[in-house]
Amino acid sequence: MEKNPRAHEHKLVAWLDTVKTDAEAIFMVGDMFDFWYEYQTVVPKGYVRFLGKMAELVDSGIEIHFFTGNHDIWTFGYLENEVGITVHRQAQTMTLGSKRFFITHGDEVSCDNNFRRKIFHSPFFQRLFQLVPPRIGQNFGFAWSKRNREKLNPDDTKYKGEQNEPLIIFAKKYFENYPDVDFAVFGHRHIQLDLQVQNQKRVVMLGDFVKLFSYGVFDGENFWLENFELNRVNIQIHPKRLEFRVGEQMICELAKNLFCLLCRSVKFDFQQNVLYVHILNARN
Ligand SMILES: [Mn+2]
Repeated sequence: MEKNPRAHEHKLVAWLDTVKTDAEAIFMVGDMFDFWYEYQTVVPKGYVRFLGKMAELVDSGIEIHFFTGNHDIWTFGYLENEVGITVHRQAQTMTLGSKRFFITHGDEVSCDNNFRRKIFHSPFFQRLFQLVPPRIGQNFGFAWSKRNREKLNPDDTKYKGEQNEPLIIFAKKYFENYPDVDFAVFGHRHIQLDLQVQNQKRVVMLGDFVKLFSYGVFDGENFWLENFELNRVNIQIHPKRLEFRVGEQMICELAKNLFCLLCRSVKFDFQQNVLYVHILNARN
């Protein structure tokens, strides 16, 4: 992980600069922000280069699809209206090129606290939180996010095998119910995995942009994972620009999961998914 959050943000922006030349669309599969809660007329401090770069790409005609994760649920129009990206709050199945994709962050499948998840997603509680002054609300959010990270056992981020990974169990069940889907793509798990299961279908975990700097590329026919190295591209950042003056916690976990689509002839066909029914199936 980049120790300096500003350097981390620059690396993400540098990646966006390298893919903007041939990306038709970019999918960000959740938890792009460590904690994002947007008030009616006030948005969180920080992230300005990242938000600006997304706006630049959108203005140039690249579609950016942003799936909410479990850390950045609370966006209420700013990202759509100001930055111009498309926000997905639920899993999507879509046809891209010649393939059919199921894409979701994945916390809804492997969540260990459904009660908390219900509260976090409840419009009533989301509105109630608007009454909490930002100074308290933001500090609460960052502290929650930090505690989550600290609670994480190093073994939790290790691959537990095909039989024990909830997302793989879920995906296999999903493929049975939706045989036309070719790829199930997830974030959340921080593992870089491309696993072929039954009938040539593949479960892909995108890894992250914190330690692995991994992302997926789809050219309309083939899908593969890559890792981004800053020194591979000739982008120089002046040391002065790496000085960081905002609260360090604000962007230290910026950009966890990315899925970049690099194809110029892809037709989009979005459909809302009946995900929750099948989560129950997967658990049984
Ligand atoms: Mn997550």
